[in-house]
Amino acid sequence: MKLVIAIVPNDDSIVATSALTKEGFFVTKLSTTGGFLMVGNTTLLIGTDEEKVPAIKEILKKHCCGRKQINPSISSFGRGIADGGLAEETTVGGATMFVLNVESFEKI
Ligand code: 2BA
Repeated sequence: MKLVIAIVPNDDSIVATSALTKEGFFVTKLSTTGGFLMVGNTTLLIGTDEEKVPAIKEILKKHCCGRKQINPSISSFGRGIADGGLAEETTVGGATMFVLNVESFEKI
């Protein structure tokens, strides 16, 4: 048994979760915040058999696409980001996936 921890962009989380549940996976969604951008993202917890982990990877690959995000710098506050020099561009997403061994799993 494995526990997949997947951090996905909020914008992709509903579609990704729906696709996972449709394929029979059990998913828990947590509202989380990235330490770098300090904006919300979604962490999915998925307990599954080891041989099904590649299927999860494929679903996340399909539904969590990378995109550019503009982050206003402090100097742009109150002035907007129309002047490109006042904003930084960061590539965000798709999914960041950890796979952990599960010592024990039971529903009581
Ligand atoms: P954030 O920490 O807000 O990071 C958002 C994006 O900013 C990252 O996208 C990456 O492109 C960039 N970034 C993050 N830390 C950086 C740094 N120290 N220097 C330069 N650029 C940096 P992703 O790599 O796709 O990560 C998306 C989110 O996944 C992260 O949000 C974080 O919540 C989580 N994450 C990614 N790698 C992780 C790790 N090794 N451990 C724990 N959480 C992780």
